[in-house]
Amino acid sequence: GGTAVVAAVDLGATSGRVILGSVGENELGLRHVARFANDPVAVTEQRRSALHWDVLGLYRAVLTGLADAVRSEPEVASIGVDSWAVDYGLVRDGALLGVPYHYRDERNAAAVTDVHALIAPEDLFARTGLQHLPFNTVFQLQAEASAGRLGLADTALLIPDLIGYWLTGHAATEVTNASTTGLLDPRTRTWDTDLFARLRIPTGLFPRLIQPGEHLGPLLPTVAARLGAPSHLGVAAVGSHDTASAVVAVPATDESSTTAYISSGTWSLVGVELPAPVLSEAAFAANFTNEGGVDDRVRFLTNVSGLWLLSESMRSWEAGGSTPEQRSSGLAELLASAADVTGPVPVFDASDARFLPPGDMPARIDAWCAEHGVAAPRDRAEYVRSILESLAAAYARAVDQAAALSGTTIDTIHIVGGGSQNELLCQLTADATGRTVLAGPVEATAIGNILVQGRALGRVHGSLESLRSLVARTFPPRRYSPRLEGRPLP
Ligand code: LFR
Repeated sequence: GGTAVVAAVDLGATSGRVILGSVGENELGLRHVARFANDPVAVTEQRRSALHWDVLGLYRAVLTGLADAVRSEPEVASIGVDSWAVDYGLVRDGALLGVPYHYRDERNAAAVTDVHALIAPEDLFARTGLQHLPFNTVFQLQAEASAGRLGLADTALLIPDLIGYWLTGHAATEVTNASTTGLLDPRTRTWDTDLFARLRIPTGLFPRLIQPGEHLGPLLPTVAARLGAPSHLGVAAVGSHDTASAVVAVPATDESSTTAYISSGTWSLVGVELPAPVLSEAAFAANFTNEGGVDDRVRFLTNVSGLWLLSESMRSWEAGGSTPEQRSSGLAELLASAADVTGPVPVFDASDARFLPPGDMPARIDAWCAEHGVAAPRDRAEYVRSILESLAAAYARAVDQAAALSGTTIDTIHIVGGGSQNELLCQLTADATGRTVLAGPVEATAIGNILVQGRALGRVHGSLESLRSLVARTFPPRRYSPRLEGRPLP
């Protein structure tokens, strides 16, 4: 019984945060402690520009944020860490061997060809249930092998596990994030060791699997001292894949209807939760994925691009600012101007591979329009409107596919994460899908992280459904109904 305070460390691809959560049977409170930018760094490697994560900078920001959290809440009972998926650090004898690559680095094209020469794409899907994304860990490890680096490592740690290792000295692989590597069997949720062998990846590369809710270990004494924390404070495994934590906090309560979710941040993850993976040929053809959820649920979804299209455009316009606060005020202005656009704007394929790497986003939108014989947007407001209309169109397609592939009917769509605050995007999604959109909470990922810690501490109980009803009571979602007159004529 009672309430506990826990700290959620949530690292997104563009910003990170440390949030304190108080959690009890009828209590769910959030307090933002720290927010920091996560800016990748480009460096030259053999005449090409390589993209890396500044993991030490991130770790420093995590330590500073946690120290602030402990100062303002000395009773903090545990810490949970989540981040974007697929990326990792290679480690030998406990030492990081190099700077982790960003999944948007372009080194993977050759690796995809190499892996597919050893195992066909449809066989990879049949074994792992994972959609093809060129940056899935399995391809990145192939790139490391080709560069002669894989053999130097004794361990690979996914990003949240790397942070957890630095905090506690304990190495583990949290299972929801492990499901994004392309090396896990989605039926048994254990490593596909035969696949490791076929790809010549050492079977012991990833440390033991750990489940959300398990205790990773107490803070190292040096870390506890740095944070001013009691030595018994420790790290709990959560759904360390940010999307897994976000899906925990989808406030779906109506069990008579099936709901889809869109976890909307840098990416938009569009899908449904299922009890078992869908490994059909149709799911493969539609590039749907079966990622591991908390409590052995399956996140059956597809990656649609996301607010990345917008943040990267803003970077070209230099309207992005350097702090998270400057970025969000620049965004608010652009969204207001986009809401006022009345004329037609191009609806482009948001999932086109050309939009994946960093660089001039408006120029790439122009190129797409030129190739498809449609007029490009004329000003910033039109670009933003075009991006949001294109995302909404992609969501509509993905929701229809999710319903067809899983044999369900979907009448409600929950949008959680940063995009749930974007009223124009929410309304356009309702319009494009012809379905009710329920928006929020914005901090779904941190909430899912906090709830799993709270349950591990025995402060909340029960299934994901009961956790979700607590979210719905605390953060009632905003409703958007489809505007029929707003829909394009057939
Ligand atoms: C969202 C996310 C997606 C994953 C992408 C890359 O933040 O984790 O689920 O496909 O980032 O890791």
